[in-house]
Amino acid sequence: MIDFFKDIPEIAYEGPDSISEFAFRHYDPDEILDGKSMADHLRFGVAYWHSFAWPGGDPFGGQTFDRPWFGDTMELAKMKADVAFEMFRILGQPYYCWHDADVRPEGDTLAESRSRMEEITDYLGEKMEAGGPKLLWGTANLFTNRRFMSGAATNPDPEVFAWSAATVKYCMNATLKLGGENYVLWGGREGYETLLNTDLKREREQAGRFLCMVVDYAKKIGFDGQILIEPKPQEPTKHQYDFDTATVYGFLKDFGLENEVKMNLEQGHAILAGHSFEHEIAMAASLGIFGSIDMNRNDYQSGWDTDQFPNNMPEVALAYYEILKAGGFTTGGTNFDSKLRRQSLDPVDLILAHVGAFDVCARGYKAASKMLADGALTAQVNARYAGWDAPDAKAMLTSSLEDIAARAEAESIQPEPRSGRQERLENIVNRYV
Ligand code: XLS
Ligand code: NI
Ligand code: NI
Repeated sequence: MIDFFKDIPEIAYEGPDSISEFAFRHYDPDEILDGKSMADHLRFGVAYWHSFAWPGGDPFGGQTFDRPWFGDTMELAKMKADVAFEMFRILGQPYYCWHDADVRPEGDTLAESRSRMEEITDYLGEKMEAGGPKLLWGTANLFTNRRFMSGAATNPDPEVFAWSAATVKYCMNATLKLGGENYVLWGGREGYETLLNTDLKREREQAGRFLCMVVDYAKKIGFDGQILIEPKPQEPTKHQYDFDTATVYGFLKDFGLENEVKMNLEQGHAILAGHSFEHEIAMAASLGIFGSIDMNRNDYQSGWDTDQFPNNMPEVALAYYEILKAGGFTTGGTNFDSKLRRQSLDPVDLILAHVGAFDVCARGYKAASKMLADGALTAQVNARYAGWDAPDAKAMLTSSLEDIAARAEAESIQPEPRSGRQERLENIVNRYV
């Protein structure tokens, strides 16, 4: 076996004063918070694609990373798995995630692609049993190969729809076999470039039918994990159908799936949709469809999905605050859908990027948890809505415009504006972060 991460020690918690690069300062997986370990609260997962399959390209240049497992044989796929699990051992995180295309090369035919997936699934399974992390989720890559250029389930060509169905079927089988706790669908090419060649109504119907079949199939095979949709407004398509949480909720309602499917929310996608990450989480929680997160950090200038490792603690804290308000993770977790910058060539860069990200998240989580436990913001929010506790106020919501108008005039009501106290509340948050 190649020794890709040679001389890099297993990362252990050393506390905030440690000056070692190879130590956690804030993430102590065994630390108990409210009766549960930090590992169980945060449920960290590493994304196979960015760390082991991405070559470091950008629109102006190709591969920058020199990885001995790049290539398209099963032997190299196994070397890649060996290296991946070596990194997982060094980091000690409890979960990981994959696309089929990350873990094995495609075959010449659909059947060969499927049987290669089965072969690598067994290989990954052995590594997981030998002490490797568990599978947070599996997913199908229905966007890289040119056959998907006009969409997967939404493709104008029914044979691509069929190909996609067959691919999701075997990816879901693999997820089930590996005990995956969720199955994700991100519709990277489920959208359009121009309406001039697109029948939007038809494509949306296709996507709806496809998702219904995915949900049915999960039940048939006894997959009791959570099915998750990952929204994103654009990139690679100019306009993606799963734009954001609110849009996806309308779509789920339309196809009767609002109790079957939840959301996998990504920081960068929220920013691209013109939202904050905490907005997307709060929206999903309020609709009862919050599932899991893809943690990263988006550049605020660029307008594309930069997938940087998170390092903005106050931002992360507010995201976890919304997650904690919603009751914390159940099947979901914190998947680092984050990648190195293309100049970060060294194996050690990959390890330390994750170390820093784990620490930022642990710090943010602890701040959020304390803020919630102290009720520092809750009391103020409750006070703001206290007027609605009055019986007359409550009754309005089941009343009519005429009755409300009659009462409002009879009592000659005179609403008095009150401060929203935003700066004061921001000061409270700053006490915790
Ligand atoms: C791309 C997405 C992708 C999904 C899984 O922008 O974040 O990586 O998480 O297909
Ligand atoms: Ni993602
Ligand atoms: Ni993304």
